[in-house]
Amino acid sequence: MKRGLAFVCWVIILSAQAANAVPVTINDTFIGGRPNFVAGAGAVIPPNYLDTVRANYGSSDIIGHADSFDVTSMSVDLIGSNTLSVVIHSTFFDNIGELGIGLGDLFISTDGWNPVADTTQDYIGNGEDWEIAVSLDNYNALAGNLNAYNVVANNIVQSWVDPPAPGLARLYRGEQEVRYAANGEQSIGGGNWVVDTVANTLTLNVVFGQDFADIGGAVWGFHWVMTCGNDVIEGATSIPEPGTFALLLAGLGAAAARRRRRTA
Ligand SMILES: [Ca+2]
Ligand SMILES: [Ca+2]
Ligand SMILES: [Ca+2]
Repeated sequence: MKRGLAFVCWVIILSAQAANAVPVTINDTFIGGRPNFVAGAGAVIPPNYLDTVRANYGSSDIIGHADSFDVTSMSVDLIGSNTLSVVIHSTFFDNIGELGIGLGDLFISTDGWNPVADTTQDYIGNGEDWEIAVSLDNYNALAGNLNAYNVVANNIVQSWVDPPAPGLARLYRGEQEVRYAANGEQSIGGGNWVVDTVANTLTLNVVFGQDFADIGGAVWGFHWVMTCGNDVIEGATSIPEPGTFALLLAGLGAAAARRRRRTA
């Protein structure tokens, strides 16, 4: 009787591990192209200033102060067959709204991740296309609800920054995918999000209406950045094969049958 109970517990523990893969941490090695600037009223901009900006910042991971914009990593956790939890780590999360810069949405590629090999050249016009947008309901709050949508390219909002005070110029990273403005599309998943201003994290929890395996392929890419585009993170993780859990259970069933035969 005791041995039978122990076996049941063993099955339950193994099953739980199979259904919940270990979270994958994506460190920020992605840079992104198109440093740019916006001039305030009356600013005197030298000729070829955009060339100068790109020469100076084209290789910079962060445009602006690291303690305001640095995105360090993203943790992707696939739970069961259709639940996704993404945790983004950035110094931005304790200064949301400053200078008019707000949170961005999460973009997902369900057919792999193929950025430009030299990511200093990657912008919306090249690299990976994003199939799903996970869109927040409020970009200047600390928590709320979210919806996932199949991306319609025209509804992607590109990075921007508000003009600075008269006579000044402000730098940012242009032409990055930052938000998704759904225009009547049906949601394909929902959930919630929360910012922790002490841990400096944004956590997005999404339950999709379909299983991962029915939505896309074996590798999914992820992209996130605040609205000014100052530090973009991209990366990828493998989607567990749907057969893994079923096969494990079949194997355990066979083991149990052998045990019953031995103990009979
Ligand atoms: Ca894609
Ligand atoms: Ca791109
Ligand atoms: Ca980056």
